[in-house]
Amino acid sequence: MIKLSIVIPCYNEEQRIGKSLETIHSFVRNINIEHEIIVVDDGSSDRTCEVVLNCCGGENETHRLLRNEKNRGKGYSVRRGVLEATGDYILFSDADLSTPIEEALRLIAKLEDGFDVAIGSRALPNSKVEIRQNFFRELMGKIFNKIARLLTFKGIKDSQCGFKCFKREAAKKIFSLQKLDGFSFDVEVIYLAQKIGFKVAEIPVIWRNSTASKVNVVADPIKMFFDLIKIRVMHINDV
Ligand SMILES: Nc1nc2c(ncn2[C@@H]2O[C@H](COP(=O)(O)OP(=O)(O)O)[C@@H](O)[C@H]2O)c(=O)[nH]1
Ligand SMILES: [Mg+2]
Repeated sequence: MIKLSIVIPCYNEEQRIGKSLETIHSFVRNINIEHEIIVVDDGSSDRTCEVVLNCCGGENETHRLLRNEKNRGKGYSVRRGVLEATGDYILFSDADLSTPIEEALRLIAKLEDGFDVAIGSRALPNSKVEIRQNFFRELMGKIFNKIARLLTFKGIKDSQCGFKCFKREAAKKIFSLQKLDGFSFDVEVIYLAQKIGFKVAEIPVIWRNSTASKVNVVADPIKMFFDLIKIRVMHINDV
């Protein structure tokens, strides 16, 4: 039987993570799949850990909490969770489930078709963006994608949707080379996947934006631009 690992990075998510975990647990129960849910707390200063430990029957082998001793970033946290995961398929998702967890089935179907990496996307003709990000975030995303495509990966229209699924072997190989700790880790992951020669598919998904956001619209884009250059330099001798 196939096992699915679901990795959720969390930074100060006390408001959103409880409900999301209930939803994820009922999803895996309904489809009756062997699973583990790994929440990576990124040094939250709120009650995130308490909420995770108190919901869904508490901690056990299918509901685990990893805690970073201080705030390290989304990339660091996803990498830590993925490297710990034991599933045949390893999915990571944002804590707010802006892409509903049921969309995992679409990604898994693609992996079963022979792809190694399945990337959820808001930018394809069949993507269903039901609640959009604000105008500025959407524009920023589009510009960032154009520059990322010039400098790093090829062809992918939306690298930043927080919903991606990997075959175990691809996940372990990619994340053992992946280094960026911040929000540009998605770009690095796609770049490495293509460079190694894994089959990467971009798949349209549903997106219902959750307004609360941890992204700093001034500092993060600047950092992310320089990260694109770093990605090229860092991996010159890899693969
Ligand atoms: N580990 C970690 N995760 C973060 C950090 N900031 C945001 N996240 C997580 O990244 C995901 C996306 O964050 P969110 O605020 O929804 O971003 P947005 O939807 O792109 O505006 C959520 O699961 C957050 O908890 C951080 O500093 N560290
Ligand atoms: Mg969000």
